[in-house]
Amino acid sequence: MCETCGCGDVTGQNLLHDPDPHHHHHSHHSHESHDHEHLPDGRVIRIQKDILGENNKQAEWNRGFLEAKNSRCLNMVGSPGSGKTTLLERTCTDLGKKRVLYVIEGDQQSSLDAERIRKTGTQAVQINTEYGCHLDAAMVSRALKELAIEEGSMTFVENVGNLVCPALFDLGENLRVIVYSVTEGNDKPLKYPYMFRSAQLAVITKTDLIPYVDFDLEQAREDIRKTNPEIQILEISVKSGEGLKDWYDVLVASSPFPK
Ligand SMILES: Nc1nc2c(ncn2[C@@H]2O[C@H](COP(=O)(O)OP(=O)(O)O)[C@@H](O)[C@H]2O)c(=O)[nH]1
Ligand SMILES: [Mg+2]
Repeated sequence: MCETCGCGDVTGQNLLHDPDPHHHHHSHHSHESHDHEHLPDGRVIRIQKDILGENNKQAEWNRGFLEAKNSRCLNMVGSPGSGKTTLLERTCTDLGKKRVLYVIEGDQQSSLDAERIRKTGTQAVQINTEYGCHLDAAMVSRALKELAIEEGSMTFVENVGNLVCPALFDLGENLRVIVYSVTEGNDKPLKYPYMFRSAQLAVITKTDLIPYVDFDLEQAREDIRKTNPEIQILEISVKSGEGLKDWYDVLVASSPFPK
């Protein structure tokens, strides 16, 4: 149970009892918990509470704000050290000359990741969540305003490294990307299914290290698809460059940029 966001309750009540196992696409946009109230005559009233209602409203506002600017936003989630910043540094270096990109960095403390991004020449804003374990839509809204984003741009949000809480918070993004490295072991998709279920794209990173670690790529694909049958999966090594073209193809396909 995470005390800052209270998301333990939400997870237990809501996603655990998701009646539709295929319910994944943008499933993070609505989080309702169901409760029962028993009347004296035996009838049961079902009470729906939108626990994350405030966040969802702000996320919708963000989506509208981005839409009005014909701008796209990606929410990069994953464990600490899975390679999110490394992939973003490379992306900014490779695409940043031709396209307007922005990065919003979320960490408990420090500006280390924003500084890494700025070295590529890309504008970056750092959010420090202190005791918080995830970014929420209000934080992203403030960062978007600070960036004064241009028409037709693309903003990458690097969420706080965490496979639990960020799954529940819609930021108003157009695409959620789970970054999962081969050094994390094969068990993560089955242990943290909500994160994999809430994303539309899984990027398996550090594939250059496969010969050195016990990681079964075929099993990983199978387990990711088990949690989310419709998710798209890419395999990337920023070190060797493997799979980067596929990643850029996805970005261009989902972007407002000219093809
Ligand atoms: N071998 C290898 N190491 C990588 C790759 N991508 C990231 N790393 C390393 O993994 C570590 C964590 O990366 P980082 O991007 O900071 O992870 P983050 O916490 O998800 O942002 C760093 O030491 C990176 O150099 C990769 O494709 N191959
Ligand atoms: Mg990082």
